[in-house]
Amino acid sequence: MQAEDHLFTELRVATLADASSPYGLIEAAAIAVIAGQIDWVGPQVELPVRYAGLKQTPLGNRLVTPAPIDCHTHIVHGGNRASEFELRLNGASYEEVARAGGGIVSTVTATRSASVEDLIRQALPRLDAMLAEGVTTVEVKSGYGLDRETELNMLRAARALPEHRPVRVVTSFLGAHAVPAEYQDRPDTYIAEVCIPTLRAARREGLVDAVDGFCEGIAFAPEQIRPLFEVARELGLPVKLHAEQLSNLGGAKLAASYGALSADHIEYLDDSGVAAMAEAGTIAVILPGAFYTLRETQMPPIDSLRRSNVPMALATDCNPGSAPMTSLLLAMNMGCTLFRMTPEEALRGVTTNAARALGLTDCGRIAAGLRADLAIWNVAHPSELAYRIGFNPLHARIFGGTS
Ligand code: DI6
Ligand code: FE
Repeated sequence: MQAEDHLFTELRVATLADASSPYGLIEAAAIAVIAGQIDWVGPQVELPVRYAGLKQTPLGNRLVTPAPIDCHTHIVHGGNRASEFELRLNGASYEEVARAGGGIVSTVTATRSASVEDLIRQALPRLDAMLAEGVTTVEVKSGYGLDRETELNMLRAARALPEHRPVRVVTSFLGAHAVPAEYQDRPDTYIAEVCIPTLRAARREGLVDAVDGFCEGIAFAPEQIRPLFEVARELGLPVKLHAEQLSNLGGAKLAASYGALSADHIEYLDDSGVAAMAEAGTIAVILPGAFYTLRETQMPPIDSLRRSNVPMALATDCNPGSAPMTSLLLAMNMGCTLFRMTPEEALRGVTTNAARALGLTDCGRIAAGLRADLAIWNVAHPSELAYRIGFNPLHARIFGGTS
């Protein structure tokens, strides 16, 4: 399909283009799309005459928002962990499952035995569920290979997804996700012998947009993440970190000291970590799906993040262990109900702040010059997007100007 120049009329739009009005809402609006970009947005009565000749679609007063962006996912992986879900329901804790060789490591076995084609085929239904809610940009992490070839294959699969679906994919190298069995009790050696050389190879192959890690007692200590971040810096790659998810190891502070795009999870983040993130401009990626699945009780410090003006993003964390969830709308609802985020924070969290968490400046808001990545909803007010549970009000999804 070709991107088509287009004029959308009779709509209300949550531009999220600035913070000065709620949702950046414009009533009785129009949006002109030229060459896949937003050319003009504003009240329809102010529409410049130069757009009069464009093909016109009246939207019956539907709401238009920036298309949602899922800025933290692990949708490329082999197999699933329904049996671990069952184990936990029979009493085992997440850490016990991990220490018993289950958890992440069991997905590693399934992922290592999958070809790139298998990985793509298994990721597509998850991706389709996201696209059905209007998502146009998805971040995809490696991290279930933990050996050179499988880590590269995961990234190759992620890079190939846009050949199969109209979507933009941003990749993160997560070689430091877990210590593989063959390096048990030798995490530093794993980082030096496998993780860093694989990152360099992924970089040479153009497979990696950012470098991520899991800084946690069951994964890597800050001192083990640091050499990886040093290489990321040398390669000119931005970093981000799974930090303070199960305990406070100071991961967010470490990430912020490398100017990280984001620190993710952060249930156990303290005020000094919040201050470091604020100082560095690091986005807080809130992942209520993992909180919910693990039945965590420690809440991320939403009030403190708010007070310090740390922008908050929301994402699914779609992964086979702690967040078998593909719904960004549900993540919005959970962000509000579990963490008391406002519906406006939730919408900013999956649009403008999600874009910032990926270092993207051409999407996530509705303003002239940005990509025409839009979601058109059968709702009257943006608060409805976070309000419902298990209901998808998407009317249409526009990706780079194309529906
Ligand atoms: N934190 C998580 O919640 C996921 N990864 C991570 O670093 C869990 C991934 C898994 O259990 O497979
Ligand atoms: Fe994650």
